[in-house]
Amino acid sequence: MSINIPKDHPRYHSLLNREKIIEGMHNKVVAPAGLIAHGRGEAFDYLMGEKTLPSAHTAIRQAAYALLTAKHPVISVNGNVAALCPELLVKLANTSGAKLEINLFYREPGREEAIEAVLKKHGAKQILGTTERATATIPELSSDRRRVDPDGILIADCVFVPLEDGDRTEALVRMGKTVITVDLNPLSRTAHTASISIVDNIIRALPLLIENIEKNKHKPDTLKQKYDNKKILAAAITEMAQYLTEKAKDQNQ
Ligand code: PTJ
Repeated sequence: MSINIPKDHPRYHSLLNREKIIEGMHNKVVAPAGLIAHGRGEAFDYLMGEKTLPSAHTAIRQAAYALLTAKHPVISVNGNVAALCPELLVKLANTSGAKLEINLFYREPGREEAIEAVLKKHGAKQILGTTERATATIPELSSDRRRVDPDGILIADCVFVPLEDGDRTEALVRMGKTVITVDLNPLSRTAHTASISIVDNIIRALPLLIENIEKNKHKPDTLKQKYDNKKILAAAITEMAQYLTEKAKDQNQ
């Protein structure tokens, strides 16, 4: 860590995550654009009071059900998530049986190796999607994200793609896969295209997802519910608006 953040600082956790992203950029884990993406996420997190919304709990439950009932679930790992929560990604893979695949928007030299090292350091055994493995392509996609592992995303029936871009989400849905995303921005194209959109911070959503999976591993049907992603997104926006209305009332008192 390049700076020492005092534990009693009121924004300790937020500053710590920022530092993880900055350090990740120096270590090639995070793309420079990842800093901008993180800042956008922070802004949306403020607008929901930095707390998991009720609608996100419903989406997390649905994501747990989808991962537990999938035949070939895959967790797609990019630079930001590898920098923020590598231990949680490995835990999610171990508990759900999903494979970890590195898949980058900005495939710059050295980044995959840096992310692979981070995941291995946190106990990952098998990592898909490295340069020599990513020999398959997602049809009709021009970004570097089109390059995928033939044993991973290509054959997956359920793909977990946190902090994703809209084009690939769309392409994966077109391929008939269940796509789960985590995105603090409920207005993003990704959130609107995915099958299940968890509008929450990845840092808060992953422990809840892991808990849901661990509790229901042997009885996934207990997670079954009526689910409509459009309604969940509408609820997330409404819940944010309600939070802001309360904040405005506080200012007027
Ligand atoms: O590592 P790479 O090369 O694959 O690149 C990764 C980034 C994130 C740079 C790339 O995918 C990108 O540019 O993403 P976008 O289009 O900026 O989308 C990222 C989304 O994630 C935005 O809508 C942010 O609001 C959201 N976001 C940022 N931080 C978090 C987040 N959502 C949940 N938790 C966060 N901590």
